[in-house]
Amino acid sequence: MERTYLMIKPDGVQRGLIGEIISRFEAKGFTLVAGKFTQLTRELAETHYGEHKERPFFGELVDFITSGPVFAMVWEGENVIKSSRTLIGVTNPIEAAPGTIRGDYGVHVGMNIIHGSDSEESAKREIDLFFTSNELVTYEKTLKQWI
Ligand code: ABT
Ligand code: MG
Repeated sequence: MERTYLMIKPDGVQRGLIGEIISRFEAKGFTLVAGKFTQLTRELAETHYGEHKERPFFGELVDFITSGPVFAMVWEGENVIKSSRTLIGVTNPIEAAPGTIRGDYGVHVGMNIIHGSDSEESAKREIDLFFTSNELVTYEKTLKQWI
């Protein structure tokens, strides 16, 4: 079963959106397999966002993502990587469709509420970066047959 890494960013935590965001993924039919409330070190943030190292916004991005606690999660389900990106909305919240998390709650591209892995490779890399294998809980949901 496919897994993805989602992370409620410091703005989402400060705005009190943890519960609302978790509810959306639960209601969609995905399964939470790991969760951690933590604050990123600069080193971890620079590794996580390594692909943007040469971009002009990299410094601000690392400042922002390390500025307060985040809620890191692993979710499981059919096509959960792509579907999560759809539920989250496009990178710039001003362009994100209403009904998406960024479309409903965000304004600024540098503070866009939540991160979601963008490919199978990123998901694997990011899950390994934030969680040890024994923090991932595997279990059966009895409701699964209805989704
Ligand atoms: P993430 O889920 O955070 O990776 O965002 P997403 O994949 O939608 O978009 P990318 B391109 O990966 O952006 C990473 C972070 O960089 C911020 N950003 C991006 C800017 O601040 N300015 C820009 O011009 C661009 C393209 C948005 C993302 N995070 N935040 N916070
Ligand atoms: Mg990205």
